[in-house]
Amino acid sequence: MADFQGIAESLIKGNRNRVSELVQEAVDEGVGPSEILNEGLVPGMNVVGVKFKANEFYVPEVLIAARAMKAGMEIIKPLLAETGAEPAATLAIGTCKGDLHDIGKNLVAMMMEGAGFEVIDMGIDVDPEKFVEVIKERKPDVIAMSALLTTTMPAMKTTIDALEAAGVRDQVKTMIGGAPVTQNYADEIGADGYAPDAASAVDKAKELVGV
Ligand code: B1M
Repeated sequence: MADFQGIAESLIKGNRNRVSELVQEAVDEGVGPSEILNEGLVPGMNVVGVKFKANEFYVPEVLIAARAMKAGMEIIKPLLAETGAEPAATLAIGTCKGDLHDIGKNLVAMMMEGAGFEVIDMGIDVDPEKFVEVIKERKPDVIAMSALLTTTMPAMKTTIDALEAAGVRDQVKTMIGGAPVTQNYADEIGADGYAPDAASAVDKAKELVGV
């Protein structure tokens, strides 16, 4: 029986070795990677968020927890990506300019890989011009943007404007996500899609490219 609670608790404590051990045990027991993610790792990270908000955790604790999350994700990443199929389509993903949060973006990237997309991970703090460049050079079918701060959400609009200005807006579908982002905001800035979480991001990307 997989110890999801142990995974979440070890993540909250920032004990990356224990997270790795428990995630590996769950994998060895045949538990699916999505279940490990959604029942263990993500709930743990959610608690970290609540504690951060309540000033019970400060940046160092959050970073240590994020490192533990990453350790767990490294084990399940190949399993999520293990479809072996030809890429359904290509998706370039990045966290918008000014924003350094990458855990959610990495989750979305992994789930996309798992669903058969070829993923170009552009990292964090991505300039609108970089999105334009990647469209010209790598010709992705979809651009996915992540923002975790209300102050960096406007960079999504700036990016879509930059695609327009560079004449490449029609060559890609754009989708956005991240905790403060909403469908209304997507409509407002002219993004083609919005997804509230990694699993629905995959469904939305598939819908946008018709696979
Ligand atoms: Co920051 N942070 N942080 N932080 N941080 C938040 C986001 C915050 C809500 C905390 C709080 O105050 N309660 C708050 C934002 C407030 C706001 O603007 N509304 C905040 C703040 C204020 C800050 C700083 C400004 C703090 C400071 O320095 N004073 C600073 C900003 C730095 C910067 O970016 N310029 C900062 C820094 C940091 C750390 C570096 C310490 C660390 C990031 C480490 C890292 O990412 N490598 C950090 C963390 C970890 C958090 C919290 C605790 C957790 C975020 C997270 O990883 N969640 C967060 C509080 C919280 O969320 N409860 C907080 C787990 C992750 C799986 O969820 O990212 O939402 P999420 O992703 C989901 C969905 O949103 C969606 O799918 C994912 C999986 O289901 N999704 C997409 C995400 N991207 C998508 C893209 C898509 C589709 C779906 O494409 C289409």
